[in-house]
Amino acid sequence: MQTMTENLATLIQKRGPIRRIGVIGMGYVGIPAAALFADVAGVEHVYGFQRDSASSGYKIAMLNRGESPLKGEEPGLPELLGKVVGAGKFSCTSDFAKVAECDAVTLAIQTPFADKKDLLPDFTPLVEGLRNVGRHLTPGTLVVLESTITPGTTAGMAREILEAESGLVAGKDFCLAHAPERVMVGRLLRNIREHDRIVGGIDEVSTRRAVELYAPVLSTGEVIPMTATAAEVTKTAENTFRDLQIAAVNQLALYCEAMGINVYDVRAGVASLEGEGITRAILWPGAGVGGHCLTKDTYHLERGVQVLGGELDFPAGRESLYTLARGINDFMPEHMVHLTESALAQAGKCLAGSKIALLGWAFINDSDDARNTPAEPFRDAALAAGAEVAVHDPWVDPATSPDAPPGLSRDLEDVFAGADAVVVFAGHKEYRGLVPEQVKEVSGSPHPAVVDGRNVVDPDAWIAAGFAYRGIGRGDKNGHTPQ
Ligand code: SAJ
Repeated sequence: MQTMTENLATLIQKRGPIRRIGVIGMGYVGIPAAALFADVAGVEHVYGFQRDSASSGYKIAMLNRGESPLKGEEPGLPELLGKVVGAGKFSCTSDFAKVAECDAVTLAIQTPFADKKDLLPDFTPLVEGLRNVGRHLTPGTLVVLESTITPGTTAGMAREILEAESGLVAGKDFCLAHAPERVMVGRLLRNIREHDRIVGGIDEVSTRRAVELYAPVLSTGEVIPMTATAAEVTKTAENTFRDLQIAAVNQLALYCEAMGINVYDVRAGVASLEGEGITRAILWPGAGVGGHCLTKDTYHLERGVQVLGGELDFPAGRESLYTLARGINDFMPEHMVHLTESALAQAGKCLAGSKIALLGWAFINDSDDARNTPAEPFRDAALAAGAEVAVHDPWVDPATSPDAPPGLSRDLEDVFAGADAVVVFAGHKEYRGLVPEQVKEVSGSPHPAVVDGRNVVDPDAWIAAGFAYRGIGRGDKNGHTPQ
């Protein structure tokens, strides 16, 4: 009597090497992945599956012309797409029946939060993708989830849906694994080729088959095999740890402000401690943490331990260190409000009736990505307090960015005109060369304020030009006497 995995191993052996691959979800993860799979010598064909929906159906024709529908520069991608489409090794389709022809199918479907308040992921698009795959799944196929998901999803919800739709059994009739993506917009191909790839199957056979799928597309990256759940925890934990590191230095910045010292001196001092086995990965304090990774992956991890965890031994009544870190990072925009109120008060003003020039809507320096930007809660609080807020960002395009605020301006003079306070939220390079005397003149304010959330202005120069200065972590300057 064959065991389940022996049966699966036999099926895989009969199938032979992976030649036909399907990638579900033609987004910034699926498109480069599909192009790289298609460029592997032994692969005959890759199907890019894309729903022919009103919002994204246009991608099908574009991709079949070898054109990338992704906005922004992606070095090497247009050429690679042209090559694999020209060679007939890649095509895009909305016909999910072609899943039946595939030896391996990956799902690269986003899992946003339905509502930022309850922090529950919206798995709807992923569930639809899983149903589409399940309906056409054949024995001996490998299914891999690449989306960032709550630990336990691959061996839980995903497995259940695939089995229900196909009538097949995971681990017996088909392989199932998780291989989280680690790509950054602007360097998609490089990241896939060069980053190590975590690959985790629900069983040994699935893990091995998933390693067979990913190993050929890696250049300097190595495949790191583990279980599916360990792979899900790795992905969420790597972002949780980054968020934790940022919170640690944000809290240090708040302490330095209270103690009247410069956090950047302390940071340089701490970072100087290095040598064998000594690490002090001290990051940079700032006006908050945005983006689509760090703002949600902590909650995926927390939910994973709730859903999957057995008996958790943890200090009674203590909040998780990780959600505490989230809370500190989410406090930073509020701290920026307090710094702005303090700087305005130095000139006898308050938020009500003042004009704020908010510099930088993107969540990260020199980028047009404004997802979950920390500038938004700041703007909302300032508006609620009765301030007028003019937002400037030279990178976020109001015409194409879904996260652009109303009235987003690219005209600095216009935003500075009449401003009582200049508040920096993104460290765009355009803000590092501002001349305080010019800004003051354009503002027309005798005692303007400047609040620096990303350490881009020189406190002494702006104070000398007559600004009330406040900066994250700049306890040495925040209490300066007005000029
Ligand atoms: N931030 C700080 N201080 C820091 C670093 C970042 O306040 O020292 C803020 C940024 O301003 C931004 C937010 O945190 O608002 C996130 O910045 P990020 O550099 O982490 O950029 P992300 O969110 O795009 O993170 C991505 C993630 N990559 C993937 O998910 C594949 C993350 O895992 C990477 O570690 C990160 O890029 C990276 O290292 O570039």
